[in-house]
Amino acid sequence: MELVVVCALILLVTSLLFITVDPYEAKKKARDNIRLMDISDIERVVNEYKIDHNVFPGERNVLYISNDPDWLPIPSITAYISHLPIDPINKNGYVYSYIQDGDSYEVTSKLEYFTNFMDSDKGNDLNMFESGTNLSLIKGN
Ligand SMILES: [Ca+2]
Repeated sequence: MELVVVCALILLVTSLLFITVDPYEAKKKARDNIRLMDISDIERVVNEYKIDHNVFPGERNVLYISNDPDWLPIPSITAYISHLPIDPINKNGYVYSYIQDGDSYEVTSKLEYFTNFMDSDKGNDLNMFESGTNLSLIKGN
């Protein structure tokens, strides 16, 4: 009889754990936390490069994407950051983008968990998290 009670309790606890910590949602949240930190790092690097060279990195009005070989066109990037930030998925629309027009820049990322951030960022694309000094440089959907 006691064994049945113990088994029932174990079942109850494990099912409660599964409900409260959905591993699928937890992974989405973890990836978004990485993305938000990466976007912040990219902005820091872009601004530090501007201070050092008087221009933003990359060609004007060229869209750089994190799954392209020339992503974040900064020579000696390790002077600014230990690793090149790329999206945790880095395909199927989950990529980082960067563009500059000489006066301003924009960095974007597609989020999976904090999706409300994408439409409250005051940018021109409801399906991207936009950051930078001009959130209209990358055309919205
Ligand atoms: Ca947006």
